[in-house]
Amino acid sequence: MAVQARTIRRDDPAATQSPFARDVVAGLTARPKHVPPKYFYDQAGSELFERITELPEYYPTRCELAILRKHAADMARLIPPQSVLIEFGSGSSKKARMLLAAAPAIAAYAPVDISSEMLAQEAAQLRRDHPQLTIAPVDADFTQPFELPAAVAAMPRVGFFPGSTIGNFEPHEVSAFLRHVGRMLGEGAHLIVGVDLVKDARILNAAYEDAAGVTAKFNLNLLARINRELGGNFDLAAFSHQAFFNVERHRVEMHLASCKRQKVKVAGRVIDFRAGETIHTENSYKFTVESFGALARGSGWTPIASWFDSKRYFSVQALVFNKS
Ligand code: SAH
Ligand code: AVI
Repeated sequence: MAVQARTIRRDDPAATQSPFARDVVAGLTARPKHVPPKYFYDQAGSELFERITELPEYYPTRCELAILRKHAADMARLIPPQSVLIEFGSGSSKKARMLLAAAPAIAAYAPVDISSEMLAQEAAQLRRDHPQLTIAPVDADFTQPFELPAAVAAMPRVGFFPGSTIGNFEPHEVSAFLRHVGRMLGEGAHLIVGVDLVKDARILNAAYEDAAGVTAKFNLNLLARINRELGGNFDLAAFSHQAFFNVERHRVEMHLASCKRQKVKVAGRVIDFRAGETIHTENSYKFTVESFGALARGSGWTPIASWFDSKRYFSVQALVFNKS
């Protein structure tokens, strides 16, 4: 069950001085208004994301699981003996479990996630399920430098970045991230990355605008989190979820649209909204194999293998790092 985050008074320093507070205030006082998508993932947000992965319209998780089911043994051949699998944005670790089962060369698993409660829960379960493995969770923002736990720091490293979470970065951020991961994993290391592919706009729109409204709840939870942690007073009923494929920019955009003219208090500030004005909360970029390959090559990585589901909706790609 969801553990409610501590509700913070508006005069509490955490409500005005944390990185979350600074990013939210900067984003809501900018034009257009925006908030980075990494803030979706408090405990409630992580639980809502898990519900999204089970929706009939949300094809990425099903497709990637099918690819892993079929090709995990091929991926396992890229993994050196006695290595640590480092997953960036591990969430439920469901996909890592499939690689762990197929790759006896993995001696340790280091899930890295910003969603602290979920990370701790999954690490505890993994220790019960895999007593022979070293489980070394890292509670960190993976866009920033972080230390690996000492128990795994000397092992050969393999990166795992499923879910197409890479699509939530802006193009210039992808390069910086891939270079940072390359430096961390080392020359010759492999990264196995899930990459969602461009497809018919109807399929993309449905995946982010599901009939049951779970994605809308996930999006609106950002406002609830701001209320809980930053002393905000957003009226969730006065904002609506919007999601659409932007064909020119190859991305699904998510926004929260203000249903009326209104003022909202956040972290000690008053934010004005015009009727219809939106907060841009997420981009989910979609790629072709070629466009992703070019991005990887431009960031020091060489694509060496790609695997697809039967409809070619999604891909898992293996890269090797060759430029530090
Ligand atoms: N890998 C899982 C989860 C994907 S959801 C899967 O494929 O199903 C994205 C995950 O990345 C979430 O668990 C979220 O908490 C985490 N995440 C997003 N931005 C992050 C960041 N900047 N640093 C660390 N974790 C992040
Ligand atoms: C985690 N990330 C890849 C998801 C995506 O599809 O961009 C987050 C998500 N947003 C809405 N639905 C799912």
